Amino acid sequence: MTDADPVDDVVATIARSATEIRQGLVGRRGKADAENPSGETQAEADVWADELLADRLSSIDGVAQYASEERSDIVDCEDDRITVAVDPLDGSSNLKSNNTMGTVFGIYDEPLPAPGSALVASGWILYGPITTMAYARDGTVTKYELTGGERTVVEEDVTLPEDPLVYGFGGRVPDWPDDFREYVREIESNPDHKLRYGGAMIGDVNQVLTYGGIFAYPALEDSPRGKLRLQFEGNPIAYLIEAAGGRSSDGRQSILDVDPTDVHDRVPLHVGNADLIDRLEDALE
Ligand code: P6P
Repeated sequence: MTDADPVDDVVATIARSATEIRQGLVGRRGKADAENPSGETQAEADVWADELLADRLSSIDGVAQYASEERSDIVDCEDDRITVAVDPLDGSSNLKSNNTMGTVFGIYDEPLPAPGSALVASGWILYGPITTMAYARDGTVTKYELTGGERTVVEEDVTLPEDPLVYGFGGRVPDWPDDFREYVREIESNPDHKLRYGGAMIGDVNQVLTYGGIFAYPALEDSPRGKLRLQFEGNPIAYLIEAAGGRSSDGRQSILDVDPTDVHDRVPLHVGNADLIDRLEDALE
């Protein structure tokens, strides 16, 4: 075991791998003949990105577990200090249409399944016109541009803008519970708000971080736990948005306070400006 900080090593490895992941998407836009633990058909790129990250992250000193949205079982590693949870390619269905996608990561100081309160850092890579990373640690958020395996700080102490601008809500309107649909009507009635929904949560959440607003994939009538995964998506995103001065909620409480039962638990996810989330929780009472 070395004295190096395993959290820094994990984040540096993910940032360095982003350029390679982006380039590796070319030629891997088809479907794999497999499903992930959530029952979704995997893209070739899902499987490839997961194997690349598993190989690189599980061998880092200090990493006890590697867990991924794309694999049922957790990889037990040599060490015992931190657990890395990743969504290797968020929004891989956008690959065929060449729209934004992301890589999401959460670093926990205890084995999974773990509450978001056990996170020590989290972040996401966004494969947009530019490859960028948003990273939260010790209560602050930093934005980087990534190219050629290098990362450049472009903004420090990132916070959500005071005035919310964008909103984006997943699921079909007829499948939303009535109280959520009513809340959305109120958001939409504000002429200052703009709809932004791109089918890859990281693209949408990064807009909320940049412009202020709200993103949600709510509970649906036929799936009360929504769609998104707590360990790999909900917790890491909630941790970063709360570090940027926003709020998160499963409809009742901060996502970070949700007690998990299984590594692949889903969670209704709502993140964004604090007053919009406060109003959401009032509306869902
Ligand atoms: P829908 C991508 O598959 C994902 O997990 C999130 O990135 C995204 O926000 C959501 O699902 C999109 O779901 O039902 O709109 O296709």
